Amino acid sequence: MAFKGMLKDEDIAAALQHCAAADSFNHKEFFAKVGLAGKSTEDLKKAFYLVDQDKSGFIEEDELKLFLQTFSASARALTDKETKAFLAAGDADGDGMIGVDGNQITFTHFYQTSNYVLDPIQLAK
Ligand SMILES: [Ca+2]
Repeated sequence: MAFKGMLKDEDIAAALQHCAAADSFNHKEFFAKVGLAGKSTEDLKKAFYLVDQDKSGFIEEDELKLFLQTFSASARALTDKETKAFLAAGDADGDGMIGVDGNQITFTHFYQTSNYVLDPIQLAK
């Protein structure tokens, strides 16, 4: 599993179980349950690149749709409604993608807990 060593298998299973029904996904709940909330910047960076499957530096809508499958290959895809809500939550500048705005990654938003702030991430290249 992609998150092996970073997250606990049982936490991933519980988080996925919690949003198993269509339209029940809530990214804040999910991050808290899966144990990503409060992780180090390094770990969050790794998590970002796992979701950014084509390594474009952005998480586009199609990648976001498959977000749960980053955690488990057998997980469901997000519904269009969930994908759009999730995208809106992580897309601070409204460009339709989650990624870097200048030097600041809007991923800050994406994996945030109430006052967790991710340092600006410099993307390679
Ligand atoms: Ca991408």
